[in-house]
Amino acid sequence: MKEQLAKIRAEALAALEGAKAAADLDALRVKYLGKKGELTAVLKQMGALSAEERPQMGALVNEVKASLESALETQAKKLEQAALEAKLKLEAVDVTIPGSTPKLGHKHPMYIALDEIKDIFIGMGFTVLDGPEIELASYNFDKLNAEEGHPSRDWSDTFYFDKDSRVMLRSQTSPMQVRAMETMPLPIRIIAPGRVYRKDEMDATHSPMFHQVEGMVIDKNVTMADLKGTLNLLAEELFGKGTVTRFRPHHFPFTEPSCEMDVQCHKCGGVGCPTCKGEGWIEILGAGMIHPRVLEMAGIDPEEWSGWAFGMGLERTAMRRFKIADLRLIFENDVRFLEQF
Ligand code: 2U9
Repeated sequence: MKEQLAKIRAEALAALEGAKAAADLDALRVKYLGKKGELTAVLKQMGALSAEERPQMGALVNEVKASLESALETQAKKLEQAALEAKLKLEAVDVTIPGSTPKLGHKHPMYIALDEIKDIFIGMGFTVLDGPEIELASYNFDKLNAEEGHPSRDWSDTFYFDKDSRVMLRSQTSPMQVRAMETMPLPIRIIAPGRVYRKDEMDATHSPMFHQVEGMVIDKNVTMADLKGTLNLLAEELFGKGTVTRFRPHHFPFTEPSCEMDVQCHKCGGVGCPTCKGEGWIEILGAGMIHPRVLEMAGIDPEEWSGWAFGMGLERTAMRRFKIADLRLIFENDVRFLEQF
């Protein structure tokens, strides 16, 4: 029996040392120490021993059992350590490897122009507003003094959602300003940039979707002088110090009197050249004193308050600002074009 135990110990220790995984250890535990294991089989033979031999053999069996258990534990720790080291090696990060530089995009030229315009107006105390692109025709037209029958309400000019022509894609950002007049406390100084939609075919100067920036001031004793002073400052900040402007009379349903502002052509100084199509002047925006009926419809007393408003096409402004010849370049997002700004 002694030899049998020595053989079991030697075999088991060798097998344990050679175990490569936790599952191997479990199998060896069952094989040597389990209920049907080899040590238990030896214990079962103890009945055949004499009374003197039995305690000796019992102590030996216990000793072999303890040494196998300790070897099992040692090997389990070894395997655990080896697994940890392998994992750490696999997940090691070499922080000295130089990083790859990500290719950064940059602002679209139209948004460069918009940010410049926003900065100019924020600097004068204006608030920038955002609003819905799906609008009620009443806000897009009626409350702006363009009632039923106005040419801009025609089906061929406007994207309607319903046959009653009640809900539409806004054709101007003015409805946001009406909403501001109805809800904001007076005085008001706001600009309203955003997308607008008109049933136009795409060509070098037209697009069914484009961007506008509109703005308005409503206060006491606001006059055309405030309009001209503010818009002259906008022209100088946007197109450079000393930019010469002129204001021509015009007509809009929502302003009275109305005007358009031109800047003198920077290329020819007003003589006439291809850049200004021989005119000497380039049209920048429309503006005017807010029509008293528009103020009244928004619940503002035109006897007490007055205001001025303007509207400009953002694509056209960016095209002038960066000398871009074709509107389609603004929308196509060709990186060879965009990377120039
Ligand atoms: C309210 C009252 C008045 C906004 C204005 C213009 C003149 C104008 C055009 C420029 C080129 C539109 O992008 S464009 O096609 N706009 O000329 N817009 S005054 O006047 C308002 C707005 C809101 C309540």
